[in-house]
Amino acid sequence: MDIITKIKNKKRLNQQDGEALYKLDLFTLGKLADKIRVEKFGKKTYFNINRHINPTNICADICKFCAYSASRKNPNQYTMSHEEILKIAENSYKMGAKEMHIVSAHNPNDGVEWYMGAFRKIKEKFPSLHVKAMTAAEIDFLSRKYGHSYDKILDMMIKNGVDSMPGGGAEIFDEDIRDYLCKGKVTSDQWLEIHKKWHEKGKMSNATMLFGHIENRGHRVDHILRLRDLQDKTGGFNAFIPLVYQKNNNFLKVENYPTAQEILKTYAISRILLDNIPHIKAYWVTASINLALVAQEFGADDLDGTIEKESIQSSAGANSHNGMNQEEFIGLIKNSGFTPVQRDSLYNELESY
Ligand code: V47
Repeated sequence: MDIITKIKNKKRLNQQDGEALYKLDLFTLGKLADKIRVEKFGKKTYFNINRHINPTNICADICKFCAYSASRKNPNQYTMSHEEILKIAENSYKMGAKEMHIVSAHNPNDGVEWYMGAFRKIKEKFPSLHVKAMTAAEIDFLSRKYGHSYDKILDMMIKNGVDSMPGGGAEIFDEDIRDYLCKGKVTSDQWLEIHKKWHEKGKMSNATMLFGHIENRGHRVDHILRLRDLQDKTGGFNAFIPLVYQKNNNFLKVENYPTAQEILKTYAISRILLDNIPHIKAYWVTASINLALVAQEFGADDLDGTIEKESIQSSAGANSHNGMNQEEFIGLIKNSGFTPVQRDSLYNELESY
């Protein structure tokens, strides 16, 4: 059976099929992905009102793609106090934020309580705010540093008010590429194990993939299929987020930056391969807002949110430091022919515009 017939008959695709999809022309691929997107969500495009907080950039690990952690290239170290973090949460809450997305570097100086205390204090003061915090990479770091099991840290997160886990730290699962990019950090199997454990505790998370650097198309397909396998077992992933690599101010020398076509193909293939993860997020921060709007026609049904402040990708060149104005965001989605739907962090619909 040829690959297009397989998709039309809703047959599961394998590694070879996934790689073959990249050889289709962009518009054929886009139509196939759009059909699935429209079947699931019609013309709705989801977004949320969220605030990214990156409480520290001091990091015990060295990832070659990272421009955010304090290093030779970025000597400006910082660590926020709980009071500073609370102040940010308070201001954002007053401005209508529903979610705090909290991701830190792997700071060896502050201890588990610094992380947990921040979540607890936010939750105590603003119980309705959804706390999305702690990548699997942070959890693995704390586990190694302080000798706690993954289960213990995950239980502490739940006890201290973490509602869901973001998808960061997945990078690319292929072990050789991963070793080159970020040796010593959470391994692919560990990343998947942590999310599995979190899902088994009844909690949801997201999954990312950092692409457009030294990996090839086969590595991307492999990454996506490893996520699909775990999702078959747990059903705990809400969204898959392909993150487009940003090239400034880091230690990874990449010659071939991905074209818009390659990025759109990657969204479309994610939608086609991931028959069990509901949402494909075109994170406008790394795709650029213009391409994220186009990605709505290539399988993506979610554009993340207004963000307010963003430090990780903007350090590497993304135009996201000050987030996105809500009215503008809604207007852009509408003008591109889609229906903006404000959602909460678990994809309950709050308001349609
Ligand atoms: O894991 C680091 C990535 C991630 C670069 O779960 C880079 O809803 C591009 O995971 N170019 C953190 N990306 C951000 C993240 C995320 C973002 C939005 C939504 C969600 C979610 C999660 O940022 C890291 C890493 O893969 N990153 N450096 C770079 N130069």
